[in-house]
Amino acid sequence: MAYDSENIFAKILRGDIPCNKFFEDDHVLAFHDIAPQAPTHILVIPKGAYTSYDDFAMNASDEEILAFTRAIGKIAAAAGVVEDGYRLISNTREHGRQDVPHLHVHIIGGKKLGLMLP
Ligand code: DGP
Repeated sequence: MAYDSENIFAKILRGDIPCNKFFEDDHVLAFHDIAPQAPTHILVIPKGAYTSYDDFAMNASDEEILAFTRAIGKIAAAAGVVEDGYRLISNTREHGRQDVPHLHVHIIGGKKLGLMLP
C-alpha cells in the first residue's frame, strides 16, 4: 500500500491540524485520541511515512524502530498505566479495521478493559 501523505496523522505531523500532544522526540509523536475509549487513550506514531506495522518493521531503520519501541514503553509509564496494566493495539488495514493509514499504536488503559473479541 502506497503511503498517502494526505492522511490525518500526516497532517498532524506537518502541523496542518492540531493535536493534544503528550510526547515528542526526533522520531516519535504521541497525542491523545480524539475519541478516547478509556481514561487513558494515547496514539503513538513514528514521524516517518509508514502505513502500518509491517511496513515499518521492514522498511524503517534500526534507529527508528528502537526509538519507537522505547517511546511506547516510556509513554505508558509517563501516562501512569504501567502498574495496573494497559493494552497496546495497532489495527492494520481492512481486516484489522485501520482507519488512518499511518502506523499508530493505541495505548489504552486507566480502567479494567473489556475482553477483546473478534
Ligand atoms: P484506527 O481505527 O486504529 O486507525 O484508529 C484511528 C484513531 O485515530 C481513532 O481512535 C480516532 C483517532 N483519530 C482520528 N482522527 C483524529 C484526529 O484528528 N485527532 C486525533 N487526536 N485522533 C484522531
